[in-house]
Amino acid sequence: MSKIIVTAALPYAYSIPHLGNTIGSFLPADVYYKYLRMNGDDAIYICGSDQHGTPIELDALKKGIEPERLADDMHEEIKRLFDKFEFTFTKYGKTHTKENKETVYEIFNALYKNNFIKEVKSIQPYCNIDKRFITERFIEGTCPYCGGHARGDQCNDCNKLLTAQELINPVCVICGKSDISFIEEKNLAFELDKFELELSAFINRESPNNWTKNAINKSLSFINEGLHPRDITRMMKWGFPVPLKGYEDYVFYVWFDALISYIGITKEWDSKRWKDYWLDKNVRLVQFMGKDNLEFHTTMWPAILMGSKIGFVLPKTIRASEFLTSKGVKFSKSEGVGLNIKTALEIADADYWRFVLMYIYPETADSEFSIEGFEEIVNKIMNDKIGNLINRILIIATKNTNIIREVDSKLYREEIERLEAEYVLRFESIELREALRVAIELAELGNNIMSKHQPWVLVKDAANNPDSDSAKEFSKIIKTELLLIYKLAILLYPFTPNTSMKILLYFGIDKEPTLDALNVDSNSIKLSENIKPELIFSKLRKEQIEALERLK
Ligand code: B3M
Ligand code: ZN
Repeated sequence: MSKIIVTAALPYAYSIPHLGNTIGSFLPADVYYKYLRMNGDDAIYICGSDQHGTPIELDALKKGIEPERLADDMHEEIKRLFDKFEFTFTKYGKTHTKENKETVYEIFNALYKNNFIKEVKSIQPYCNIDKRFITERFIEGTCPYCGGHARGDQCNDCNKLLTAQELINPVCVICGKSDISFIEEKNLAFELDKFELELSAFINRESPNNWTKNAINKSLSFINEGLHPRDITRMMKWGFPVPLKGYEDYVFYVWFDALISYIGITKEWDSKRWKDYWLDKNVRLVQFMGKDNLEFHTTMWPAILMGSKIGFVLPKTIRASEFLTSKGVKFSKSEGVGLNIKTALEIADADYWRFVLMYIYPETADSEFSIEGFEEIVNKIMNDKIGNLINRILIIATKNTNIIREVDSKLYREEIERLEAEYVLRFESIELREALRVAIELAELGNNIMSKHQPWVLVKDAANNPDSDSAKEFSKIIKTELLLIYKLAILLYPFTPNTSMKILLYFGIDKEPTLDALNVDSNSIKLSENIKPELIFSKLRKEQIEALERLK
């Protein structure tokens, strides 16, 4: 049994997360966490709403409400949707809490005392209309390199990193005017550059622990390119005030307290037990995120933890997904339309999305979501390969209970156990998409057994001659298949928890399964009496496809 903290990069409490965010962090983290629970590990799963930042402050300003209200309302909405998505966090918290504030202050004070914080001055864009500094994301203009449309930090067309000052014809996104001056602003910066050696030792030491390739490559290249001090304050109102003289008008930069909130949210969960995880050197911290969140997680975050010298655990494993792209369907348009998790759940139940998304999980390379692909996976794999198999077996078994007898069936035992072992190996190396493929292989085996032995033929003979070889053979096949679908339900549990519980209920099991429960033989599992097998998965209906088409 290991002690493990699983985290998923926090969604901004600014809009409802779309499918790309979901597959990048919360879903794979949830799948992995459910596996750890089945494995009996002492694991906690921590995530929450990232509530600070300029977009929320500005949106609140526009709507005339307090940013905290806005962020809390969105937090509640995300929480409700995550619940429907069957995410089982140990704690889904938020960043704007007293526990997180206390943690941010503790770490900031430690970094300050340890001389890792310095004042920096830089020239920043200031909107004379709005009377405020505007961050990189709120200034747009023409790219000096390619002439394309660029934001203050990056060109959308050539992807070159820019500074706001380089933009041609800069415009303030808030007011739409170009009355912008560049004036000096002071900020506090964390001296990330002082951690180059320690960080590269850290990456070399920890990256063999199942880091994704992109995480290893990118974190090494960040260090090779050279690290620089990074601002951790912003002159604005929404956020945690900076507790330092001369910084009364400042709050901490959203990423600073968002990273620290992994600890803060654990405190919010349990004011005592959080220490058993974050301050225990034997705990494995496993972090899931999209690849665009790598830089903060592999440089700033471990350096902040190191620099505090408080003894917090450092990341052990970094899992960064590639991107899920979609040419046809829009994932997120502004104003909350597009295929976000809310719309997704209106179209199909969580298990369909969980399965399909994990099936196309961009674990090693970008992958593409399309309506046709979705339909194919639901219809051909979920419905045909898995749902129909389970349904056929349950029906034939419940119809013929009087024929099925105690036989010791070891048929296909080796094949089944080989797949179970492979499933465990895949999860141990956190290859989640591959683990799902193994579960599907088990269903394929079940289908092959059906077509090879044709129990529907055997049963005719068996019904007439209860002592015949066919009767014995029939019992063996059905018992093997019942065992197989029971095991299939367990292997599918991290991916399709609701459906798995439905299947297990046919066997009289209503508790979350464990991997130990795989160690049974065909005589020790029994179907409950009087069950009425229902369809496990169904094909997509016309309305569902039309609803997806409307998102194009
Ligand atoms: N909210 C960024 C994002 O969703 C940010 C992640 C914070 S993790 C500490 O892309
Ligand atoms: Zn402006």
